[in-house]
Amino acid sequence: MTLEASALQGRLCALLGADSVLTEPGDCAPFLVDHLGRCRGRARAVVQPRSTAQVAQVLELCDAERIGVVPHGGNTSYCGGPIPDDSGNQLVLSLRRLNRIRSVDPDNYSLIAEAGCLLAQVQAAAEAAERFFPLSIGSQGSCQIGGNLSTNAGGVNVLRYGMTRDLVLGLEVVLPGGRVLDGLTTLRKDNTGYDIKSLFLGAEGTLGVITAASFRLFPQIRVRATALAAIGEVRAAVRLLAQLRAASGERVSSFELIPRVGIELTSRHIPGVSDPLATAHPWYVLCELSSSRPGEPLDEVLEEALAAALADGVVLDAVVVRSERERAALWKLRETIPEAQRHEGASLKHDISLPVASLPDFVARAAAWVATHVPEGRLVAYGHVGDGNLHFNISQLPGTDRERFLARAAEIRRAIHDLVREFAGSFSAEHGVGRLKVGELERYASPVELELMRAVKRGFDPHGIMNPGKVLREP
Ligand code: 2HG
Ligand code: ZN
Repeated sequence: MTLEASALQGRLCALLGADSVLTEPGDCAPFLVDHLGRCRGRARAVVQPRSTAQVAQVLELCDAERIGVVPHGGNTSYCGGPIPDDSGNQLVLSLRRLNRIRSVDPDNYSLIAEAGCLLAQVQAAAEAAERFFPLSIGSQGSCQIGGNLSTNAGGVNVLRYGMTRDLVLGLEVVLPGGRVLDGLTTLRKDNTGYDIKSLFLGAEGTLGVITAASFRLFPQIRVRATALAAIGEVRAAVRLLAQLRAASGERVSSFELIPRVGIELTSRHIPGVSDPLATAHPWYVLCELSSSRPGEPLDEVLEEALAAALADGVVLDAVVVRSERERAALWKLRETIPEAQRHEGASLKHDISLPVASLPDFVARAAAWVATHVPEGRLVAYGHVGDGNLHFNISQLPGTDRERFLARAAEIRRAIHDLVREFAGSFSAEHGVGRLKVGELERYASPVELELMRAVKRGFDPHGIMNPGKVLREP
């Protein structure tokens, strides 16, 4: 028997203080719908603890009373992870007040941040200590590092520095029941049994609540060279990446694919964005080389590599930026594609990854399928091609019916994800599973993987209070 609403509210207020417990519909509303408006829910309350100890008290109470807890960060996720179900029985736990940088250690190249820190805040703290924190994603001004950890976020620097997981040295996590796993180590080497922390990275709050993390830092970036190169087909992107990696001595830090329609949509909808090249081409790559060594002639390296690629027909045209302003404009073009897509109406998103060398054949097959089977939509496929990660999105064409288009989501998703499986890829590269892709995980994970995941869930959260129904269906 769970607590009556007023009794629960009283207990939470006693633990946290009344100003940390939101129950008014207007106050709770922003926590009950995702930023794309695709997932909605209801909750008993939204709590905003100020410390790890308070998070522990909330989880102790909720575990005893069997109340589902939904951890909530910056609400920029794509799969509904931070949104409660519509039972009205769950409690949303916002991490926004745990927002301190606890320490920065430049000599050890490490930093400890609380879960509610904005990603941009973590980047700035590293920068202030003349160090570099490489996680970089479009929503960095509003997403929280706890959410980045919980979804194992990717972004535009994965090619050089890896996913969020690869940046983590240790975690502090509150477990259901209220015990605290105090693992904020800054060790680089620590082979002491199972790597428990890695289970929380990508678990989307289903095993416990990450309250802080220790991260590895890198030397500050001193030189960058950035270019937009036009190409005729995706195969050329794969070849250019291989050539640039070799020519630059592994200085490539970003390598993003942009389709022609990406330039058209951003030029149309985003103020200040325009096509930097004189003529239209089918595809483009935004590539960036970077180095921490001052004075390294990266512009020259990039220009020479692009000239060679132009000579042998891999690249059709290219522009290397000459100023920080031009660089920002190129990145704006890339990073506002999702926003430009929203202006066009609904879009069906597929966050897929494949072995890099398989991308050209996959895109050819999948694009042909979309052209034949989805006449009311158009393909807007872009993303982190250097990591084999494409946002294989389909935008509704102007003048088509939004609801009818969205009603086809499941059937289209099935066809695309089945093809992804045929190419040995993943249906979720960097956005997680949340509640929208639970069925996909059941379909594409092997029975052994699912059995192990369920065993982990039961072991960490025997009463099933942590973000119920996300990643794994409720038992
Ligand atoms: C990006 O790379 C983000 O821009 C968002 O991961 C992708 O909206 C999307 O599909
Ligand atoms: Zn992305």
